[in-house]
Amino acid sequence: MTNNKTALITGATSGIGRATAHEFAKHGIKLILCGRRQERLDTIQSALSKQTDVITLNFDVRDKTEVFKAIESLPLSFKHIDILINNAGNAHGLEPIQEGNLDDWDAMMDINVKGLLYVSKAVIPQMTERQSGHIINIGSSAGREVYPKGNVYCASKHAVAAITDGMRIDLNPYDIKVSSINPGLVETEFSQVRFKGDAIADNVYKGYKALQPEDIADIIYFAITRPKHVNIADLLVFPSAQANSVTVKKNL
Ligand code: NDP
Ligand code: 8X3
Repeated sequence: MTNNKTALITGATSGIGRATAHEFAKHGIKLILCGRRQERLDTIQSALSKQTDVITLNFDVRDKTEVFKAIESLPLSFKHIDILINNAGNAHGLEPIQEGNLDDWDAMMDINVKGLLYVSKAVIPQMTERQSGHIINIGSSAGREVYPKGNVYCASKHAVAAITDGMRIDLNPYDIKVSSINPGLVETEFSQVRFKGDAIADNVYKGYKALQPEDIADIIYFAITRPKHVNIADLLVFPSAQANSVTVKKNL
């Protein structure tokens, strides 16, 4: 039963996070939707409020003060978080290491790694206290293998993989499930962000059918609805046309 549960989703304004919010709303899961673009949060909240209770939190996951303040500000009816979806993140740039941009490196490590840690730190104590909860970290196939020019993004997702394993071990005594879902190519705003709006982003999903954010949302919903004794610990999902990070069958 999920309809008496509350989920906090980071990066809910776009892509995988937004699709997950829609999927969860269909099943009556109460939603705490997080992101920085308030207009989008408002739009999603008004669409999903017909199906479930929704609240929005606007914070940058890089700012630990903002993270804790936002999560502490939740009203009583949203304070009990059963499911945490650590999804906020992006790649910034695709350059060989010798040409990498320091601001891009900071962004990826600060958002994908430290941001995930800050949000987790703000939510985990209530889960350990209740001895229940489910944390799903959105990793990536980039957390399994390194590809040319992927250097720091791949490092950030390898860190997510290690943190997820560490969480699963440390939270094991508390009956908290910890899962990692690792997608390959998903058609979202990811490439717009990686290539900073450059037209090259349009080519990333051309010539094959990429995963859609709804495909990942479906898998996340599957993961949170397994029986109490079953945990999807670590899942890798590619579009059928993709074999690894650099092998994609395209018809161009
Ligand atoms: P999108 O760009 O569509 O969504 C990224 C989300 O992250 C947005 O909602 C954005 O919200 C949020 N976000 C980014 N930076 C911050 C920040 N500093 N503070 C708070 N929120 C932030 O990309 P995806 O949906 O594809 O990405 C979601 C996750 O999936 C990421 O962790 C990504 O690494 C991972 N992933 C993506 C794949 C893909 O091919 N698309 C494949 C494998 C993994 P806002 O800007 O409003 O703050
Ligand atoms: C996103 C998929 O291949 O661009 O994590 O790294 S990829």
